[in-house]
Amino acid sequence: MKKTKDNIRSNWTFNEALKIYNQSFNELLYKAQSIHRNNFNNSKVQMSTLLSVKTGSCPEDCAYCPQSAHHNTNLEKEKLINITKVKEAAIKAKSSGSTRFCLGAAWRSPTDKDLDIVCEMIKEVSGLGMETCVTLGMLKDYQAKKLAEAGLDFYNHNIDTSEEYYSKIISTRNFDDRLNTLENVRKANLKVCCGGILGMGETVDDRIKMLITLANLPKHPESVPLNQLIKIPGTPLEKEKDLDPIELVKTIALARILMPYSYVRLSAGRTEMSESTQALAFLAGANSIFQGDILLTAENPGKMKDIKLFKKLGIVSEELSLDHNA
Ligand code: SAM
Ligand code: DTB
Ligand code: SF4
Repeated sequence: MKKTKDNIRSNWTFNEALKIYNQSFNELLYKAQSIHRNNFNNSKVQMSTLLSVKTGSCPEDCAYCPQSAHHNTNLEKEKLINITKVKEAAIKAKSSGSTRFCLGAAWRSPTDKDLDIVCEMIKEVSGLGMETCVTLGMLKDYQAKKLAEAGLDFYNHNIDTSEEYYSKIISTRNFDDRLNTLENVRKANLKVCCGGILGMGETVDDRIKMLITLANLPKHPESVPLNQLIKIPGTPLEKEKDLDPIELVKTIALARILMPYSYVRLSAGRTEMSESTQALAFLAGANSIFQGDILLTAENPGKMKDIKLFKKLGIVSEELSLDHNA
């Protein structure tokens, strides 16, 4: 059972977070795990499934993304798919143990016409008894409200990195554009899924600053996806240096400490992670994953590998519950 949320802070300083991060690895993990087990069942991991409903040809130039029209990644592009396909995929996801179904679209921002279609998709998925999440790019306030009226639970919109490093990764929008959409999402009473990517050439300071931005939002995001960069051939980051797994685990531990009640999602990049790294990530407080062979367009470990890993670790997938926080 969760305790009262009396230790939520939104006034973290960089130096405080740096000090936490720089403790010995064992001390950092002990703190993170202590917080984790106070607030969650530490043997349960929430599972979500992604579906790309509109793939590629995105006008934005995000340096990591296979779907940007600015990069040549040999991706098979697809217009907005029909609702039957969405329903079929959601039924399959539910039978595989996912409690949340997430729709992603490669848009800078949705048109009102497209938004109406996505609203129908949301109603369909909700009707199956699953939580819904969509990630559609930037939203105006009335668009966020429309999604809420359709019954949407979560909106995913990542800040991706620190404010300082942002312009090195994306030039077609800025950090404030992201914060503005997050504000519109909150105003519509939607739950927020917001995190970033590790391993894009940013420094440890950038990672800490990104987490500080998230932890100091007026309300913590209920879900914090931490993606390890998937190096996609044809993107400007294809030859980026590998992320040190210990740095990944330490960043997860810091996220758990700064945002004690948020679900921390070990998101993209698990195909490149050993079982030991993933085990350490769960020990550090990660408690949700994406399951299935593909994320939106890139590879994910697949069902059998995850079943094997969960069995080894004695982890079970979290069922949907009414006191569910995120
Ligand atoms: N177009 C929408 C947007 O950018 O908000 C939604 C889709 S976008 C693919 C969702 C998120 O996927 C990005 O914010 C980024 O964090 C993550 N992502 C994209 N490509 C990735 C990659 N190669 N490695 C890791 N994460 C990635
Ligand atoms: C998030 O932070 N990670 C997910 C979800 N939110 C939408 C997406 C990862 C995408 C990885 C690249 C791809 O599959 O195209
Ligand atoms: Fe477009 Fe989103 Fe990819 Fe950026 S991350 S190029 S906005 S699909």
